[in-house]
Amino acid sequence: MSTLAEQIVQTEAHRSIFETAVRQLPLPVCAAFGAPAQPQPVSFQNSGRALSTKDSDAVQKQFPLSVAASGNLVLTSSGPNSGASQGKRVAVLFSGGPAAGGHNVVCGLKRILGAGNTLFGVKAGPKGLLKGNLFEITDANIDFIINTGGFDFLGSDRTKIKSDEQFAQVRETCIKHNLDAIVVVGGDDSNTNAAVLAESLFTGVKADGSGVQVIGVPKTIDGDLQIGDLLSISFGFDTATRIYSEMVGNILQDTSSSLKYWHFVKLMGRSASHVALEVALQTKPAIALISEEIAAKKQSLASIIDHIAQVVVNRSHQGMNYGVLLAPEGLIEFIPEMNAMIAELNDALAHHAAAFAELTDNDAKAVFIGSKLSADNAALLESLPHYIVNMLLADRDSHGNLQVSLIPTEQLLIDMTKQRVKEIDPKVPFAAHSHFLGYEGRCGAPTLFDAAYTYNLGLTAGSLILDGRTGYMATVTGLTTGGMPQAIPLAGLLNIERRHGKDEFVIEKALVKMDSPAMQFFVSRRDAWAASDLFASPGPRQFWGPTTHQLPISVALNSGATSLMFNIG
Ligand code: FBP
Repeated sequence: MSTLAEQIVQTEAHRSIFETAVRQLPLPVCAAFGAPAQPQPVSFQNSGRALSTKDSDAVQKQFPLSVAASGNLVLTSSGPNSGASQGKRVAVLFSGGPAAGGHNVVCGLKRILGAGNTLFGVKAGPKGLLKGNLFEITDANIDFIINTGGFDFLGSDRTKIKSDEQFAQVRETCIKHNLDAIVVVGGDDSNTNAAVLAESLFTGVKADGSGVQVIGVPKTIDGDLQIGDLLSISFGFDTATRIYSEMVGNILQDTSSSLKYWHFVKLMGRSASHVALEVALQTKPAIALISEEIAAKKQSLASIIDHIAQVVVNRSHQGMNYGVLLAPEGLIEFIPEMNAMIAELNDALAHHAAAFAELTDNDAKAVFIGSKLSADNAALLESLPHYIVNMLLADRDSHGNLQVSLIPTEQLLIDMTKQRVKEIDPKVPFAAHSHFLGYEGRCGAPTLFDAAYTYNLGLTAGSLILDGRTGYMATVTGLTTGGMPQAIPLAGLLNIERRHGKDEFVIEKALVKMDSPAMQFFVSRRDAWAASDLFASPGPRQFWGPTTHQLPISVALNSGATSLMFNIG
């Protein structure tokens, strides 16, 4: 019998009592893969359903090989693949921000590729692919990472593979490791990267003239990679929103106990407000801002603040000098006047990059770039507090995105609300705390939904490779009716968008739709949540017991489900 000190030391390095137990959690698999203990690869056939976007003609010109091979048709599993290829060498990488369940994608891949094929992990994302930083994944690795959170087994980064030199480096890696396929686990930008890679590696990579297959897997906590019933949610969203909902539930419980604070909580989700909407549906706070609604109604910053201040005052008059406000991370880009200013700012930063880079002082940077903007936009930039301006001028990520997680919108809202409340009723007290919930939710152990979903996505991606497919995103549809492995042609998702001051092919982000059942439900209840305390505390996510099979509420509503439970297997 070991001492208590020895027992505690044994829990180091991912061996907590919880981590040890959760590795044993059984995962359901779609019936198409056969018995959960020994899933078998499936083959695929065209479903007859074609995808297209407004830019399909331009896509066809830029991605001729992918489009000719797939016809932009969705694939559906057509039964066991008895002739599945053997001897394939497959590399898997994580790209972009972490999301719970990534490790299970790797586990599903390894499982379906079996002993007859080799799976390599790419270290540190696309950059690792460029450098050829690969290692072979073993069964022991899989036993250790299964059902654990994070991307730490491989690491990730946000490198965009776009230059000729980078494509040449990828080819070199493929040749050096004699790869047959690459699996890119990522969000909208990373799956765009996968589409470009699939076309570039379609043929002529190896000595015999053959190419390298590329398959995408839909990941992002933001939930903005959705394709109707073909992809009702990306993985990681459920875990992140459940973690945030637990925290917001706890804060709500605190506000109604201490009776003196407002809490303004910014929630991660770079553009879309899916995370904020889901957390609102789970917790029912006094105010939840939805960026897409603000854009649709063309609400100005002043009118948003006026609305918030009015709720603060009304609640105060009812004896409630407290409450919780949820704000999406990307809010600032959806406020019409801010959006117009940021668009001009992005172009100006791209066109004057060299001169801008020479400036070191933040005030000088603001003055310089302000002089390149129209008078209205320059005035707006100047009116903002320095903590917002500095972040608006900070570096974009390699996909050209503003780093909204660094912008303290929650503080801006507090400062402006304080001012407005004073104007409406100086007797109303307003003490507020700001929070940003983001990184806390990305790497927790995956919920059973995310764990099962990602394992099945891995099984699907591996099956696509063994079926000789390239240029597809793996998906699992029918999440409340047993689950079905399917594949979405990546080229069929591409649109042209302006990034970095240039037109680029991208997968369009799926934003919250005003007429979606989830949004409609929220709209029907929010006034009641503002007027009195109807909040709910969803509690911590559970891995064993009655709440384990819950689906995100917004996903259940939007997919027309009749209960909040998922059903895979
Ligand atoms: P992905 O779209 O790559 O999954 O990343 C999403 C996200 O978590 C956003 O919600 C957030 O704005 C961003 O990553 C933060 O990025 P970083 O990890 O580089 O700080």
